[in-house]
Amino acid sequence: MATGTTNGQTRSTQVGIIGAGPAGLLMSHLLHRAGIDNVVLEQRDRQYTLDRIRAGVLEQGTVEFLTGAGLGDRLHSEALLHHGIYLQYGRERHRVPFTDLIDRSVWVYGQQEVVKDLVAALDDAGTPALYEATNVAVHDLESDRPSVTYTHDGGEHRLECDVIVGADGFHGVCRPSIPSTHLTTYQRDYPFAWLGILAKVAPSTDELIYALHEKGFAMHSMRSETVSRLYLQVDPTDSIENWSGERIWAELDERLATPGWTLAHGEIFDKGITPMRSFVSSTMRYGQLFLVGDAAHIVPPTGAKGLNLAVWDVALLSAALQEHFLRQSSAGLDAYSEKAVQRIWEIQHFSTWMTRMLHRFSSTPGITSEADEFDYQVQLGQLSHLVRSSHGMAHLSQYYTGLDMGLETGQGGARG
Ligand code: FAS
Ligand code: PHB
Repeated sequence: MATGTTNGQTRSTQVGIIGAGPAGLLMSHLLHRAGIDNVVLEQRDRQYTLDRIRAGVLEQGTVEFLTGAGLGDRLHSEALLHHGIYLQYGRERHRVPFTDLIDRSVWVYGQQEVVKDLVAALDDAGTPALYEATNVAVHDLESDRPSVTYTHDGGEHRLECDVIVGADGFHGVCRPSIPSTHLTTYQRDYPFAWLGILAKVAPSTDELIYALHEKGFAMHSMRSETVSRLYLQVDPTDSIENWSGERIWAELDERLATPGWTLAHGEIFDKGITPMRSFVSSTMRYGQLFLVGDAAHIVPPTGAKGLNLAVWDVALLSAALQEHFLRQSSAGLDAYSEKAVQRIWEIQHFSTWMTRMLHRFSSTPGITSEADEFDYQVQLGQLSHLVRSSHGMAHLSQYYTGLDMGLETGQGGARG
């Protein structure tokens, strides 16, 4: 447990971190490695945070950064290294060979595994997060001694800190605690959602397949050589009860069909529907509160960027906090929000571009108008040009494998 003072209900530390998702846990790990005291407050119980199924693709820069932070052992022995993806339309499948094109790769390694590695690292250091800390509220953000109040074990507590890191996700309390006069947000909700499944069956592909079909998007991803992860574009008002295993496999068969290939079916052990939205908070700092990850931005998962962007935010902010606490310079903290927001809009561009290229948009849910059909033909035109253009595929590859992290060496990770 952090070495902060404990007297009765009030504790103190240097950095209070709200949320034990990948962003909060990684921040805690990096700060502890740098000798900076911190406490992570998480509202859910430990097992809940370990069982949550989310992202699955890690950029090259993310893997290099995690490896530099001492989190690479299991990743390098269990993750699947991929050198390309497939784009499919009109029943034709085309490979985007990003390693051949730009000599970069991605790793398929579930977010759950990243969280498991982080929880283990904090356990080993004797600094686990504080779980089931509820009613979290932040205070005095404009002062140089903000605090967090919370309930734990039936008691009311206060954590005094120098800095608060809001890593509490999209529905957390930190972003909403920024006065609306200081907060500008941008949002776009997409007229569709993703139905995602996990199935106990060996993947029927060696690399991820992103498919545009006249009935909508479909994707074949994976978690290991024995577990497949697949997605379907569905109506956002649809409910998972309407989707039996048979119906899901039948729809995947149809949308992923290509001559000479068969999709292997297996037992579906997890299924859910996730809404699709883009969100950016142009303010990632308010006083001594700094936002990271989904607390500040949401990207549609089509570009596989959510987790990678959270890791990048944490890499940038942890470097700035080390500069602040260890070298008494606030230059990095003062530049954090602007630098992070610039990168977020670049990643929003890629995620939106992939989403628009690979999903069916219909102006009236379930009905495709003449304009929708026109748009669909334009998407097919876009894809046919992309897969015949080495420059176009190199551009996609640069984005997909991850933009340069642009971070100095030694900040808890190799240069990415
Ligand atoms: P997280 O949301 O992971 O973690 C925030 C933590 O804060 C949670 O543990 C929460 O319990 C805690 N918290 C919230 N409010 C609190 C409070 N008041 N007090 C204390 N704790 C609080 N990305 C991809 O690239 N590919 C995908 O396929 C993909 N699928 C996704 C599916 C879903 C359903 C979701 C929601 C996201 C998905 N993402 C995907 C994006 C995902 O990977 C996120 O980017 C990533 O989880 C962000 O990590 P954090 O910022 O740590 O936020
Ligand atoms: C996943 O494996 O869950 C996954 C992969 C790529 C995406 C989104 C999700 O773009």
